[in-house]
Amino acid sequence: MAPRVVTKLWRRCSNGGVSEEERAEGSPVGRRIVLGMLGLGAAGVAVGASLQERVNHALAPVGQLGNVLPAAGGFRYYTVTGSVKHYSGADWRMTVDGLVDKPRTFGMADLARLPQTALDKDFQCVTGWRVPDVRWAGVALPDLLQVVGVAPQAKAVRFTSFDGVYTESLTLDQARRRDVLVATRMEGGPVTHDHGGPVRLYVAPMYGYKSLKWLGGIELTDRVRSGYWERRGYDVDAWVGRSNGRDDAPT
Ligand SMILES: Nc1nc2c(c(=O)[nH]1)N[C@H]1C(S)=C(S)[C@@H](COP(=O)(O)O)O[C@H]1N2
Ligand SMILES: [Mo]
Repeated sequence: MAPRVVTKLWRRCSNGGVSEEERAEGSPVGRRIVLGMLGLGAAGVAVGASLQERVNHALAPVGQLGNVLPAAGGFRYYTVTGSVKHYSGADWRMTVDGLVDKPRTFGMADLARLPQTALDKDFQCVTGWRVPDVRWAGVALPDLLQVVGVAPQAKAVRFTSFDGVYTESLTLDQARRRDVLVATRMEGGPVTHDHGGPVRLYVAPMYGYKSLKWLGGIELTDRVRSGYWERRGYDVDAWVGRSNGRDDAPT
């Protein structure tokens, strides 16, 4: 690997890619960068892509290039795994547990019985593509948290995907925003499988990688755990226009 690659990865990762949390955990920055480089893999090298493209998830890790496909309406279809199980709305279940008063499992019908929230918001990937004015609907995360009751020790919320690999998390304050949805609908229809259905997370104020697809579990935790792309150099606090080295960019 050429030295300039190391330098640039260092710059990117030291720009907040490692959270204070993780520094506190004693995970050395250098080690994380090496792990990140391994995670990004040799695919970019093989196709001669620029460093930027390799750091960006426009090119996914080795073996996954075929999974980054242009999709309808300006979205791109992203997955970090090969194939993901299809769930019908009727079969889908999500567990909500960890530091909660009443751990429980939710199905689609349970979500439908909770207050519904709709938002018209842009969807913006950190790699640069953006879909304006997408209609999202579902249960606002604070409304769901209220049902299970957040224990006083809880500080963060961790999300897992039934793809078995992807994870994300939010601080409890972020998770209590009304523009964070457990989304069951998109553009007036169900969330399609490719877009992470039957149920995905939608975190309106943050870059797309926070919006975990194929939601299978929510866990209340005592601290933020870095998600899939965050262990590979992206900011944990992924505010659009104010993170990932875009601090000067207009939103
Ligand atoms: N499970 C899972 N969720 C995911 C991803 C992924 O690869 N796997 N990619 C993220 C990224 S980087 C983006 S930009 C959006 C893309 O959403 P889309 O595939 O519906 O366009 O999903 C996010 N959620
Ligand atoms: Mo993304």
